[in-house]
Amino acid sequence: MFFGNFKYIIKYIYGDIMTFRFFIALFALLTFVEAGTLKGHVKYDGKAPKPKRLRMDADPVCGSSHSGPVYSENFKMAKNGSMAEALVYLKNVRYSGGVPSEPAVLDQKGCIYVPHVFGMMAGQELLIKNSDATLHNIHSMPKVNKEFNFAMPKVVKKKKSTFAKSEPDPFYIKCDVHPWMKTWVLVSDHPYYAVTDTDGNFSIDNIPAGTYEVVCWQEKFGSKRAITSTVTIGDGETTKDFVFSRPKKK
Ligand SMILES: [Cu+2]
Repeated sequence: MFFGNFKYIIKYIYGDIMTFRFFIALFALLTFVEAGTLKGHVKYDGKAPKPKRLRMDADPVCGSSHSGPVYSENFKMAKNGSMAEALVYLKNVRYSGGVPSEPAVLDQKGCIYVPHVFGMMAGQELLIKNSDATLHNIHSMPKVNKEFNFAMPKVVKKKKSTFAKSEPDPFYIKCDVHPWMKTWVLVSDHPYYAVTDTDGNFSIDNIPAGTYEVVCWQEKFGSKRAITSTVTIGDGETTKDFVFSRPKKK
């Protein structure tokens, strides 16, 4: 009788340990495995428009800072169709990981904004530099946030700003002194965005597993003709390519 009870108790404890182990394993799986990378390529299926030459002569400082002609940066396509400076970003992501401690940096150099397209997080610091020996007036055109609009005389080399809220679409920042100066920014409430390199490639890391809406935006096509798709991220790499095509004539 006693022996029978003892066996039962041992069996009971053993079963309990196994259940405990099972939950530990399940918890580990849910916590650590589920993040992946989204990679891809952006191209244009057609002939590139003729690049427009920028006329900077109105400000001798701008003109003299370039040795050759300067062209508009709104359509950067390689011979094989690969598109640089397209923004790829996820939509409707819940993120609570905080804001990067490093600022996003925007320079005014040779009367051109560097970078021409970039992403940053809402609340992240934006460091605006003036590398030119001339006056710029930097003016943001957001939809949700308040505009900023201030002069940066040649002696002012740095200014700090930020956008408090995320924006639904990329918007531009312009110079009121030099009408050709424009840069495009995505202000995001999560870090899952990227800008394509000169080969048209992008990579977004550490995305929590799940199904998301993904947007590919390019300046010339604008928000109305941005490409929207769905992507499912799991452990490892997921590939998503985007092809812009020539708009059909009506
Ligand atoms: Cu300017």
